[in-house]
Amino acid sequence: MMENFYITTAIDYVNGAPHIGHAFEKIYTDILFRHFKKRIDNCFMLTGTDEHGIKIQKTAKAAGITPKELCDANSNLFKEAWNLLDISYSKFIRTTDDYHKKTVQDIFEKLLEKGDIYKHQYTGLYCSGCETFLSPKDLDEEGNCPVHGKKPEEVSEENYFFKLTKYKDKIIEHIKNNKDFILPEFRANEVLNQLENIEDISVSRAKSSVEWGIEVKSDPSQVIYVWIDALSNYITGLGYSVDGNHDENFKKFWPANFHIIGKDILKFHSIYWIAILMALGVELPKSIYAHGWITIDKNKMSKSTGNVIAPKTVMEEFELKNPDALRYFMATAAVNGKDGNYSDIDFKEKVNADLANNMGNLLNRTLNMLVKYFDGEIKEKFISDNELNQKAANIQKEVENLFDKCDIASAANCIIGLVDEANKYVNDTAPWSLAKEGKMDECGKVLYNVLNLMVKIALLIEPYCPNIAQSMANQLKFDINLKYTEIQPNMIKPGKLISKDEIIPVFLRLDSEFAANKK
Ligand code: ME8
Repeated sequence: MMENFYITTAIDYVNGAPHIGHAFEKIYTDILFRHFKKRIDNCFMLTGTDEHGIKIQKTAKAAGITPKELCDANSNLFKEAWNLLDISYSKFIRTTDDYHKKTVQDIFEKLLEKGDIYKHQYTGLYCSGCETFLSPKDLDEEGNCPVHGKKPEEVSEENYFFKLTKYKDKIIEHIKNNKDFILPEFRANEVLNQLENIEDISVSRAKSSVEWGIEVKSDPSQVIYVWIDALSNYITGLGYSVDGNHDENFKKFWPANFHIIGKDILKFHSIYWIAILMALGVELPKSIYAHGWITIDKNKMSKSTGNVIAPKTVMEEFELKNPDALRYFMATAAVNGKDGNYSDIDFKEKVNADLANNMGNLLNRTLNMLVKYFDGEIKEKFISDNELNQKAANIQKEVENLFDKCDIASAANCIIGLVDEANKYVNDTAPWSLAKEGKMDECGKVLYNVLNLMVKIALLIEPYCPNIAQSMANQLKFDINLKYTEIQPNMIKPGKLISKDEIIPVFLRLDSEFAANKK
C-alpha cells in the first residue's frame, strides 16, 4: 500500500465566477481524494486560484478596481462554491500568496543560472484567452485560436525563453516507458504528436505589456509569464524550496500521485511542467489525468451564449439540502476522459433512478421490514456467510482498480450495479412472503444480508455522496470513516439495530416539476 497520497486540481482563473465546468473538476478530484483516504493514511489535496495575467489586469481596469481587489473577491467565490459542494481540500493556494511568489522568482533565477532560460527578441501570435503564444499551426482555418475562436494578437517583444527543446527526447522516453503517466491512455498519443513540433517557449512578458504578474527578480522590466507561475503551484503549495530546504509537506507528499486537469491544458502539464521539473531536478508526478469537458444542453458553456451555470444555481433550483446529488451526477456525466453534458432533465432522472429509487429505497424498505418483523433486531442466527459478501468483495476490488486509473464514472456504475444485484436478491427471495409463510429465520437472513451489504455500499459511495453515506451509517450504526481494509464479511453485529422513528429516507426524489417549470 502507498504510504502517502497527493492529488491536485488545476487552479482556476479568477476573471469570472466558478461554473459547473470548474465544479466538475473539483468534485472529480475530491471523489478521488476521499476514496484514497479510505485506503491510505496520509493524503493531501491541493486546489486554488490562478490570479495573474493580462485578462485579470484588463477586467479589473474595466471594473475600476485594482487587480488584487478583483482577485480577492473572485477567489472567495471559488472558495464559497467548493464549500457548498463539500470539497474537502487540504489547502487552497492563491498565486498572489507571498510564499508562492517568492518561490516562483527563485525557480526562475535557478533556471536562468542553469542556462535553461535565455533572453530572446520574439514576434509571435498571442492568445490572451489561453495566455500563451500560438504557432500558426495551432490556428484553425480562419486563423483563430481553436479554443477561444478569436484571432491572436501579433506581439513583438524581448522575452525570456525556456529551452523546452532540450528536454524533448527525455519527455518522449518518459511517456513511452510509463503507461500510467498520461491517463486516460488514449491521450498519450496526442501528447507524443504535440511533442514532434515543440519549440522553446516564452516564459516572461515585458512589464510594459503586462503589469499584473510576478517580477523577474534579476530584471524587474519583465514579469514571469503565467504558466511558470501557475504550474509551480503544485510544489510551492507543499513548501518546495530551490535551496533544498523544503517544508515537511513537500518531503512527505511530492511527487504527486495525480494531477487532475482538463483536456485543454494537457500540453502545459505533460510537456511544459515536466520539462520545468526536469530542469529543476525535481522528481516527476506519477500520473496526469485529463478529464473531458462539460457542455450545457449539448452546447459549449460561454458568457456570450449566456448559458453559464453556477453550481449554486443548480443547488438552489432543485432545493438541494446538500451537494450529494450534484456530485453524483457530475461524477457520472463524463466517462473517463470523454466529454459529458449537463441538463436539468438528465440530472433529475439520473439521481432519482440511482440514489432514490435504487439505493435509498432498498435501504428504506429493508429497514422497515426489519422493524415490522423483528422489532428492528438482528438475531445471531441471521448471520451467515452468503453470496452477497463475495460479490461485495469482488466489486470493492474492481472499484479500487478503477480508481487507480481515475475512472470514477465506471466505478460508480459498479457500485450501483451491486445495488441492482441486492434489489434483485430481495425480489427473488421475497422476504415479505417468507414472513407470511412463517419462515422467520429465512426472512431474517435475507434482511441481514441486504443490510450488511448496504454498509459496504455506503463505504464505497461515500466519496461521491458523503452526506447520504453518513445518513446510511447513522441508521446502520457503523463508522463511515472506516478504511477499506477494515471491511469484514459481516459488518453488522447482533442486537437491536433500529427503531421505527429512526428510519429516514437517505435521499428524496427530486420533484419533476422543477425541470418542467424552468424553460
Ligand atoms: O486553465 N468542463 O484555468 P481555467 C470541464 N488557470 N472542465 C472545465 C470546463 C468545462 N466546461 N471549463 C473549464 C486554467 N474547465 C489555468 C490552469 S493549472 C496550473 C492552471 C477546467 O479557469 C479546465 O479544463 O480556464 C481546467 O482544468 C480548469 O477548469 C480551470 O480552467
